[in-house]
Amino acid sequence: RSIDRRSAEMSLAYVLTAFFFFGIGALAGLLQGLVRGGVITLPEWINYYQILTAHGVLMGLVFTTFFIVGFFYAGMAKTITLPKLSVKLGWLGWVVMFFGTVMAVATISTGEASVMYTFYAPLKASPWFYIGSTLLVIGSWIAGAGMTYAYTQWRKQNTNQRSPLFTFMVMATLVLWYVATLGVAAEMLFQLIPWSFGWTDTVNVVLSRMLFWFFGHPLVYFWLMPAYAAWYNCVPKIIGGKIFSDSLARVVFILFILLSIPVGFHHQLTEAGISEKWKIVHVALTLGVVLPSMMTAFSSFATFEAVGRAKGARGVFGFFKKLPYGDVRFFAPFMGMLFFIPAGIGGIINTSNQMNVVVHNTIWVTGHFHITVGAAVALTFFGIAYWLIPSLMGRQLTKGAHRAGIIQTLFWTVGMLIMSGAMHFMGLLGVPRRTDYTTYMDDPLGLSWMKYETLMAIGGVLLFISAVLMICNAIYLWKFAPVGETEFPMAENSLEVRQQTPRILENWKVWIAILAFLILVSYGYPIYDAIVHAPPGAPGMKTW
Ligand code: HAS
Repeated sequence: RSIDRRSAEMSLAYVLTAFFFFGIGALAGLLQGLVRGGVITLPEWINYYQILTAHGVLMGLVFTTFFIVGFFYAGMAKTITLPKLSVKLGWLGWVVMFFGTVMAVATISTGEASVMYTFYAPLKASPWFYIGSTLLVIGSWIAGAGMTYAYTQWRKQNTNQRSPLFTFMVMATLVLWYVATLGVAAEMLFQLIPWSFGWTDTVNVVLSRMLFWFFGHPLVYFWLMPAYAAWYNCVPKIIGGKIFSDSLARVVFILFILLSIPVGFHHQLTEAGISEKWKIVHVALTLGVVLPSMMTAFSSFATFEAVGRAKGARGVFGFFKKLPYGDVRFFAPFMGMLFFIPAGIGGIINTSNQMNVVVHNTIWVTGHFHITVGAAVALTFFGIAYWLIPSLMGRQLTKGAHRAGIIQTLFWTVGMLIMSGAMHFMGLLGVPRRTDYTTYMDDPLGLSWMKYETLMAIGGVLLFISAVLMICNAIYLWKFAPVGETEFPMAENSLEVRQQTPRILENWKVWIAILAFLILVSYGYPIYDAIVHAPPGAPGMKTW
């Protein structure tokens, strides 16, 4: 095994659980695509919004969080080793997360929680759904505490040293996660749970949506930052290169800490109850949070170019010919990177106030998040899984597994291109998101959309095939691949290089203080306003 046995078993438990729930989420996604495309109808006892919620919760919240925690623990064990207490907290976090997920999934299955992954009030779910989701978050805090403990111990023993880049990235992501989840925790504890138990009669909808997006936008960077951690640390090692710049990579993560949270209103640009002035502040900061991704694109290109030229590449783009496309550990994340180029352009369109009016609440937005989290992030996670699982198990990533992985990646890539391409196009025609199958009473306009809905369903089928292949490959690498070694690719800088990185970048107090200031400026008054001048609360609509 590439890391110690106790840490490996715990990390593996997270990764395998992630793929278990990913499988159920993928099935819900397939059904949803086929229903919307008019290919199948659901039996009476299943509701479209039930599978929409299952798909969103399982893919967006459960698969991602389990995978991220597992990957982070493994990477920390590789770079700084984990004390016993961290491993124990890791297991405790897993139990709480698992238990919470089962509760949430159970309420979705009984139809008592068809409120989608955004929990939009005044749609009302069973309190046990909210409690289950809260436990998922609390479990991730416990797991995060385990990693934070390992980090603080390491710093005590290595005073004045910059931490390894991967560990630094884990800590930056955790700082973001702790602060961001305070928003959703407040929404759950003070609003949704008391209201769904019937202890309060109404809910302040404006406030609940604000609190959700306080969490909801940084959530997307909580998905992205682990993928970036792999792009900065693992991909360079796989292709035989080095980390382009230690300082640049750290600045990127600090920028995410500062700018991911005070931007939530870009999800609410068309909503009443928030003044235009505050929306513009959030839009301006959103354009700031594009910067770390631009820097990542720059440094990824630079790494590829350096490797290609070292292998004798000529011409401006000749280095692309020298990259190892036959290696699934590179090929899958590389496909993700390609998706992220149009995805980023789409994000900038979304946040541009006037253009948001055109795309908001259309299926364009669904297309956007399928090529961000569903492609750039998911493909990177698949690429990681191909080396992480055998490396933790002490097995080999065989040539056959590489080939199977590339086929699986191609299915995902083509399926996603078709599905999200259709979604983006339909969005521009005005097709709404979050709708069941409908031809709008056979309106000619509604009927004219159907061919694209069918195309979307075809993309969904390819994605489902890919998901099944992924799970089969994961099981093979976990249980059946030949015993042996698989490299844990981590392009760490030498201590000498790390020490040249400005010390302030690891001074968390400074960054948390600036973040608190930005949050106060961007959210302080709007939240106060939403509480003090709240319109009459909504009584709520039970979803069952
Ligand atoms: Fe977003 C809605 C704006 C990034 C996810 N987003 C969503 C929703 C989700 C989501 C889930 O402003 C829907 C929520 C819902 O249910 O309502 N988003 C942005 C912006 C960015 C952005 C400005 N989003 C993401 C990421 C996500 C994600 C990342 C998940 C992981 N998004 C919005 C807005 C909305 C929104 C509005 C609300 C819309 C509405 O009205 O409802 C930026 O962070 C994007 C910056 C990205 C770049 C790209 C850099 C490119 C790189 C690749 C390099 C490639 C290489 C390969 C090296 C600038 C790093 C080269 C090889 C070659 C051969 C060329």
